[in-house]
Amino acid sequence: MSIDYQQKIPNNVDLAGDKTLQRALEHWQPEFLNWWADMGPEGSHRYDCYLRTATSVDQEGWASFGYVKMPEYRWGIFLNPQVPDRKISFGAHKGEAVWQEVPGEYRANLRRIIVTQGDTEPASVEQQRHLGLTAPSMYDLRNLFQVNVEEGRHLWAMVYLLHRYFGRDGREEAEALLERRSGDADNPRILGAFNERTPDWLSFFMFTFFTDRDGKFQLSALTESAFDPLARTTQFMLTEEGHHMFVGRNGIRRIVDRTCEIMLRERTDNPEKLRALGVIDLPTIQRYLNFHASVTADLFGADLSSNAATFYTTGLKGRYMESRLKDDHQLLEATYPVLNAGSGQIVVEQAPALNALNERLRDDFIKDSNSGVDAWNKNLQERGIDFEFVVPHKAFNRQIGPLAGVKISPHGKVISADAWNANMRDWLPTPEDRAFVQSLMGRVVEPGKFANWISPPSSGINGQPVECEYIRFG
Ligand code: BYC
Ligand code: FE
Ligand code: FE
Repeated sequence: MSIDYQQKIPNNVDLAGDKTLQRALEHWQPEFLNWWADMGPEGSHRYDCYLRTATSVDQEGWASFGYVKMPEYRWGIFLNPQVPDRKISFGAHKGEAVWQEVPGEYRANLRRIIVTQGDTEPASVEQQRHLGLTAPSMYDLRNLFQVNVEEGRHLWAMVYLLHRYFGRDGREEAEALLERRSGDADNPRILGAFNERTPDWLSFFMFTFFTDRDGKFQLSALTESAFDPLARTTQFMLTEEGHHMFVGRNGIRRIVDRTCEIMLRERTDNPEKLRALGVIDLPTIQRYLNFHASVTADLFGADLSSNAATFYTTGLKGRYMESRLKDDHQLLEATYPVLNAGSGQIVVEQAPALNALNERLRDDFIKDSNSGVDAWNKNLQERGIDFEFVVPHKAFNRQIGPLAGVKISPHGKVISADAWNANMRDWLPTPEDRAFVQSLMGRVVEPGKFANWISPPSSGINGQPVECEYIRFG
């Protein structure tokens, strides 16, 4: 399954064997490059960047590292190999052979899922496009660009499916993916979190920690799909997702590490003092965490969703780790706990498991987020600092689903609007917090130098030293 880089569009799907499809995608390619020139990382066009590029989809040998001129990155189409005799593992078609073409009756829903997934990828590039101007180091700048080019490739992954399997309306959707803009009032991105701003590097690291983790869980659910090309393409995307979450987890760890260093040196936990010393106090980091965790929780959709039930029953989208779960994989009788806050306090109610699949995936995501946050807390403990980061209750600050109408504290208590207003400044980033974090953002790009508010990483990229010249500015 090695990738053909001789082609205009690198691919491992024998694009050359389908001239009509090849022509259609080669027509979309310059439109993508125009979009990248307009909306991709600002100022990066002349940079030579130490990036990894996929060379094959094998577990071992998929990445090669080298200097690439940013706009000349080889975006392409990479699917994991077909598993012979793969069977559908859940839903009404369980046990039947997976589909290599789109069944007519599921066409609209499949297209909708693929478009929603595809829309998030360019959205994140748009959200992050100014961050390069305030990178805390050359190492971090390189990681940002790596994430950006891979999100660009994730767009290619979905556009390939649209072109190959959905004909004319697929091509129209592929064009529309380049026309919507994150945060645009007239033509916004589809999902809420992808219209938020990512104005500073603390936000960026929180985004890659939480929101790319939504990517991990949504993509995992799609790797189970009965539509085999979707399963195979999302499998490969997942291998790239791991790096994005690593960037977030380590970015926050390094920020916390630097703050702790100053706290211990100056023997203070006073936020004002710490801010004056140019580091981000831990309560501010917690407020950013609260914001990104809650905005990302919304990405899983309504707690009870007939869409989710239909996607599952018809075999389009499974559960996280579907094949490892020990049940009938049809869920006709099963129930699942969901929250109801209508009565003035949160009560757990059993709902039909099929309708609660969004909630279930959200719960899987929260568990995974918690284990990441635990690693930051371990660091605090080891340094003897009495502070603990907490992932807020999943009902906190929700805008999607029935919990959206209710005010709920980060600890999961239903509260009055007055109590919310009185405490909001302790729970979510205030304009002053954001202005302070923004004030720290200055460009540090000499090899091996780091901004004052973040520790260096413990190692560099691909065995290179931390002070490697990861980017050669043209
Ligand atoms: N914002 O029945 P419901 C990634 C709408 S991240 C705005 O619950 P459903 C990445 C919904 O459309 C992974 N609107 O919806 C990360 C529906 O509208 P209609 C992205 C929302 O369909 C970092 C209505 O509310 N992939 O890859 O069950 C960087 C009722 O909702 C939102 C996917 O999401 C929202 N947050 O669930 C780069 C996978 N949520 O029909 C990339 C594909 C819901 O009433 N998507 N609505 O007009 C899906 O599987 C589903 O569409 C969702 C929503 C889980 C998102
Ligand atoms: Fe992605
Ligand atoms: Fe990602």
